Amino acid sequence: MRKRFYITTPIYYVNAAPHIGHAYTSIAADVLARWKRLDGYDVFFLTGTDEHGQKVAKAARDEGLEPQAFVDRVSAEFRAMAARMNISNDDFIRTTEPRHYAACSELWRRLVANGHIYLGHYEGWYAVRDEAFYGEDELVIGPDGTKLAPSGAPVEWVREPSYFFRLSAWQNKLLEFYENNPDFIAPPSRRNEVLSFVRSGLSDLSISRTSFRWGVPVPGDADHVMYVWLDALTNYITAAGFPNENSERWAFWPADVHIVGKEIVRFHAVYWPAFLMAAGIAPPKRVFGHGWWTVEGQKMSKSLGNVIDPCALADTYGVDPVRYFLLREVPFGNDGDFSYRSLVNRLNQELANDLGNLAQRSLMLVARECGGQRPEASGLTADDLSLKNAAYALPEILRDKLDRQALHEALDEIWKVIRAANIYIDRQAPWVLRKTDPRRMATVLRVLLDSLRVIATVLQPFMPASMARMLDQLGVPQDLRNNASLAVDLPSGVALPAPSAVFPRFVEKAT
Ligand code: ME8
Repeated sequence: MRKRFYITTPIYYVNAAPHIGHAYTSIAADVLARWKRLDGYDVFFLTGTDEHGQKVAKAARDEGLEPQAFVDRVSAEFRAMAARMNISNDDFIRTTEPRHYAACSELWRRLVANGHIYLGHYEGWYAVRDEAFYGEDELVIGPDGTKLAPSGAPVEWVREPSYFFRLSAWQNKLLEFYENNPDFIAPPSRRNEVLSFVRSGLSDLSISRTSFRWGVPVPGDADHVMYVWLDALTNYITAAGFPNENSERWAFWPADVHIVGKEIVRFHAVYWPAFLMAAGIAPPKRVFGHGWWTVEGQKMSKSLGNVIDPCALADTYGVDPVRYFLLREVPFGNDGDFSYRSLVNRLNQELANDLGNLAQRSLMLVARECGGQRPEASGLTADDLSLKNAAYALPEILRDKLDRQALHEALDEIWKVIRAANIYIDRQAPWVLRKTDPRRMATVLRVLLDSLRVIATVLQPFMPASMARMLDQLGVPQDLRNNASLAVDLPSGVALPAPSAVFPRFVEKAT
């Protein structure tokens, strides 16, 4: 049986259109999902939209729309963004779907049955923008003297009947869980934040609201809707078939990794495992909290008008260069700053020059000097072997990097080989050998083609469409475009298609 791998993105709030931050998380998760498929795993990759709660209800009201009509529209925009960015999700969950109501209701009933929920009264601060409750001691004072959430979101005083989850009872069990699963929270800085938050003591969590209706009704008490985070987190098991634990999908649970932004690590690494353990369900294996993008040094915001639409970006620069740039520019886990100049530099230098040109030069020589057929190598030199071996070592190296979600390190390793190949082609100078030693020229070109085949194979998760084109030009059959098939040598003497540039240079249009 093939090994399984379950990976998720957060489900995005449908209060506004998708931006580059959402695309970033989805692209990162997509690369990891595609990598696992390439490596022979049976993958379940989930994304979707978070459609309940006050924030979304307010956004609908602001547009004068019924919540359902509004969320249908914005959810479709997120689905379109995923398609445009070439996200290979296997499912797209919406929290307004009947299957999700069923899962939330069952989870709630199990928590009640196990004695983890009680009815009480909530009185305290709430930030609609974060959909989060805050203690007085967590608040900060804003520039105009008002109290704000630590995120800078405005807070309001809430007073209403509420069901509570006995989170306080989970403090020690959570600490034990983190201790026994040292890789549960990554990167380590986020793990430390969570540990100190939990060590400082946990209060019971309000998990229902009565002051608005836009949510999943609490079973047996129609006055309450579930707290949007309990509802939202449950999406990960809904899509895995819960509560039908006999469904094929359920074999994927527990999830291997939830990819999230750093600001929602607490929900995923504290509340979520506590809910699950309390309901007798296994917690996920890992939560990775990546950093935040700013744009040309500033926080992205509607009011600043600097929100970047990933689809527009893809229209100008191409989907693959955008995917590459986002994962190459910033170590995964760190904050980063988006700049057009850096995007264009990387596209022109690393994609068009380093990789595109290497492929183009090699394939043009094959087209011109080898009758357009894959050449045959004869007698490999130490230089040939050193390049080939470096290329063939990539899958093993990347496996380790990508199991730790070190996407930038994976790209770095691939580019080391690309740079080595550029040095190799210049040193071997096959365009000179064509006169002096055609057999040697054939060998050099074959070494380059074989190395490019490995490079294009392992780069497929990052830049699927461009690498498919490169593998077409290299004449690699569809069924051999995976890691295991790299062991299969390709026959020489086979005609290759006419080469064409995979990454054209980006030239700024004169205005
Ligand atoms: O929090 N930089 O949804 P959300 C990097 N519905 N990533 C960013 C980003 C930025 N500037 N802005 C957003 C929610 N993101 C909840 C999640 S999950 C059960 C419920 C990404 O629409 C990042 O992944 O506010 C962040 O965690 C997510 O979008 C927040 O999306």
